[in-house]
Amino acid sequence: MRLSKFFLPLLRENPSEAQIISHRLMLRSGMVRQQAAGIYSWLPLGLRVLENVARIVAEELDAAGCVRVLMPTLQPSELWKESGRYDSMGKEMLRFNDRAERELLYSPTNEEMIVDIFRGYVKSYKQLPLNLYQIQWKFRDEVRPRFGVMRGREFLMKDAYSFHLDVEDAKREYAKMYDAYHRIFARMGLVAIAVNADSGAIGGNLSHEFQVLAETGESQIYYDQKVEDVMANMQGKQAWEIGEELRGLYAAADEQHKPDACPVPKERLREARGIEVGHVFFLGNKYSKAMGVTITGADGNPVTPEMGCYGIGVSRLVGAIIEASHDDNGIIWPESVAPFKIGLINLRVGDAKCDALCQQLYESLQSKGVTVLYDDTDERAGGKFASMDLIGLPWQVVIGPKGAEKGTVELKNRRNGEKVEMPVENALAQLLK
Ligand code: 5CA
Repeated sequence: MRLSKFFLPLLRENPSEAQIISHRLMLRSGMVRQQAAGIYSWLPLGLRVLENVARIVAEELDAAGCVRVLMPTLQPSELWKESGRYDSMGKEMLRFNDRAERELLYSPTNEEMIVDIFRGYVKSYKQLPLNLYQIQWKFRDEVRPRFGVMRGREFLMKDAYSFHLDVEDAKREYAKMYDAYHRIFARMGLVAIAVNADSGAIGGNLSHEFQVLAETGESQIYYDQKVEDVMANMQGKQAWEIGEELRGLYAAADEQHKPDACPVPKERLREARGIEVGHVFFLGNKYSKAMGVTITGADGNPVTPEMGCYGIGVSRLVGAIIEASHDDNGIIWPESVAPFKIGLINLRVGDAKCDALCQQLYESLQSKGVTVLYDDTDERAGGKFASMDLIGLPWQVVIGPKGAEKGTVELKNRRNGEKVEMPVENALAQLLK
């Protein structure tokens, strides 16, 4: 993508409404625009990251045997009257009528609708287990939307719902999703701690929140100091292996932490703030029973299926990744979610040699499927460097008149700031690795 043809509305000033770094950086780098409290447009740079995050989530769920669907954002109220949540949800749920005065609502979550789909088709134990998921927008009329996409009113969620013949099988799936979650967050460069949590309005009697440690996080969590020891020894390990090591250590969300009953001695108990990026629930038969679902079991008798549900805050993750990965100059994207892998900077647009070398590199990289943002604008060098640092692409390739004369470029690693001058062929080889 040529920057001159792209739409990248950068802000030079720090927006005063943004209280936390990820919100500030998302506004400054032209990723999102607020349209109403907690409601955002995703601009081209932000959308590319959002889609990368969603793709990683989908790939890992597909690999874990889940099957993707897409439900509407609007639902009829009848389903929610069946489950009893039409009244219990309160003002968080946005309700409205269509022209025929039928009551509709904007999905805050989809347990009822997935159960409706399930009961329409699945009749036999032979079709279980089944785990259906979607990546779809939700609306919750939060009292205090804040921190940009971190606590939005409209937000993108991955929500998966599983159906099982018995409790044991539902718990097996719960453990499988738990592992998949560690893999998902690890691929985004995040280590999430799974903490025992309250299942709130979703229900059930077992749930874990996945928390990314961050001072600006909205959740208060408590954990065994051993969790820190595991995290201090992450070198050379896959982050999902770390997830395994964390399993079994004490970690609890605020509502679940009972100081008197806590198994961890006081001197080893730690308090911290976290960003909840995912939440898994064992639901039991709460929804299947309320909505009258039965299937035929192996012995021919009717069975009410057991369920689990598993959420990930896809749009929230974009903010969480920035909270975990930035410096004073801007964002530092992990390659897996970066909007482009490479920022190519032409320092002298109009200079025949610079233009030719940039063009050659741009085409070579693109033809190999590598994403490049090519700064072909006539802004001054200082501005180009600052913008590239701000938007945080993992690699910068800088081409100026002196280097172009010799066929060399400067390759900069955004994360550690290291700059190396090298022949263009070497840079190409390294970037294609
Ligand atoms: N039905 C279940 C999951 S299938 C459910 O709704 N779970 S949830 O309420 O915990 O939400 C799932 C995830 O969505 C949360 O872990 C969080 O990461 C994200 N999320 C929830 N509310 C918001 C919000 N207001 N803004 C951004 N992300 C949110």
